[in-house]
Amino acid sequence: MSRLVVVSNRVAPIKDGKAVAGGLAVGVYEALRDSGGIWFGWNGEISASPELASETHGRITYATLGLTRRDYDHYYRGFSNATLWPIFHYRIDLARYRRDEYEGYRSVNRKLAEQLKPLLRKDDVIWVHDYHLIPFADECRRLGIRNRIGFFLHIPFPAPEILTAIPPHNDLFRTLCAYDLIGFQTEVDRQAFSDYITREVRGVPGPDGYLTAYGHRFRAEVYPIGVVPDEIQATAASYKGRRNLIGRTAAGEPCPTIISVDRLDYSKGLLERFCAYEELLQRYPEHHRNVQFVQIAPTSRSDVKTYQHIRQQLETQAGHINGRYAELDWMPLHYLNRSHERRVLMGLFRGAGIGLVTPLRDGMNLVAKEYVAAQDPENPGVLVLSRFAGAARELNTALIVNPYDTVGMAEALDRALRMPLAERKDRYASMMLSIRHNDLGRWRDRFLADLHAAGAGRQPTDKIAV
Ligand code: ADQ
Repeated sequence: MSRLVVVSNRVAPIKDGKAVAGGLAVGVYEALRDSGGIWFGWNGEISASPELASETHGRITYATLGLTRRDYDHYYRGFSNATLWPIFHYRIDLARYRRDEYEGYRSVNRKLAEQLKPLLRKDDVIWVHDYHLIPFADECRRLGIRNRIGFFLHIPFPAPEILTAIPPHNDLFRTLCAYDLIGFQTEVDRQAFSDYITREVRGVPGPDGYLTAYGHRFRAEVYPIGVVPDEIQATAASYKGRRNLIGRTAAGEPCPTIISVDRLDYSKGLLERFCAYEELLQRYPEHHRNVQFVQIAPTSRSDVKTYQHIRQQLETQAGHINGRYAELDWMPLHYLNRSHERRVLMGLFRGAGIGLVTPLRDGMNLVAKEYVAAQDPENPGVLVLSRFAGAARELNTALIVNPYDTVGMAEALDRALRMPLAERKDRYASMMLSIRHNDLGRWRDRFLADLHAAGAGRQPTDKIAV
């Protein structure tokens, strides 16, 4: 059987049970843990002279290297997170473009391909993840690497009109066409990609998801990332710590909890969510003392400027809500700015009557699926979910909200707080069906089966036309 080589921007050797914040890390780790293989990428450190190092835990060998300060600034902070991330999340207003950062991005992709090359065996299958590494396969091909190479985009793929705001979009997406298989979270993303390729570069769509562009034939398909529901359910059920972080209602009952867990990122709609919670308290005073909102949001990319700004705004808004509504014995909002172990999160999900997941844009959003999977089937909570999360395509019996509609979200929260058990059970059962159907194993197995098939026709003389 072919060996699996996973390439992603950030690789942190993970020992079982250690916290992993970030959907890509969770998804890739759980996928590799079963099959075994190599996980290659940046070790998260800045180094004057980066050198490749490797360590093995269980069945996974982690091959990692550092980045120079300049590469970090240009490739990671710059083009990846100050240009691509905002634009792919429809925030052109937050994006900036600098040509030297794009050159740095291209050059890091080249250097990573050069470092990976000596580790490869002839029949390895290479699975590359996310927007930091769009040009990676193109660089591999230039080095003569003929292995099958697939790419999965974890974040949304926006409409072509948005994408063309990236000045070197033609060059960037030409390199994307060097992959044998390109995977997206939803059909909307795949369609937007196909529109871009047919409209902007006059690529030709063929049957079965194949496209031809720049003289190369490749496949684009949809693979919604999933979770491992039985494991989550078992972890959540066996968690013995505090489920109800704090409160008791005036009647002495455990206080119903609304829970949100996100990386601290402007795409996650945290500020809009805080405003909706305030609207709930203002419109429905009967919930005072009878609800608590727990927002867990560890900082991420804290040295990118827009992230510092969002953090300040959230702190101000959290202080405002508690200042306005808190009582000596009731704290309406708990805002925790740090990471938590997975088992603790799953236990908290199970104890929370409402999961509030309201990104402004999200490729999928694993928290939505984790929250549902963690519920007690006999007394499940309610998921309130943004229509702009990829997960809303599958979890369509959640209470679907528009995160720009503050009053609409407050109404949905009120409805969730009052929802009868029978309705909660019906909605939960339907969501669990789709979570089980599209679980993490299926995501990995479908992608890898298609990658084997998609690259099967590649000839050693195939060239990518430029
Ligand atoms: P993210 O933007 O990181 O992922 P998400 O899918 O919600 O978003 O995944 C977050 C993961 O990190 C979840 O597994 C969650 O449990 C964990 N996590 C979050 N906060 C945590 C905390 N405080 N402590 C510990 N763990 C925490 C990107 C895309 C998403 C896409 C995923 C997977 O932006 O759209 O769903 O990749 O493809």
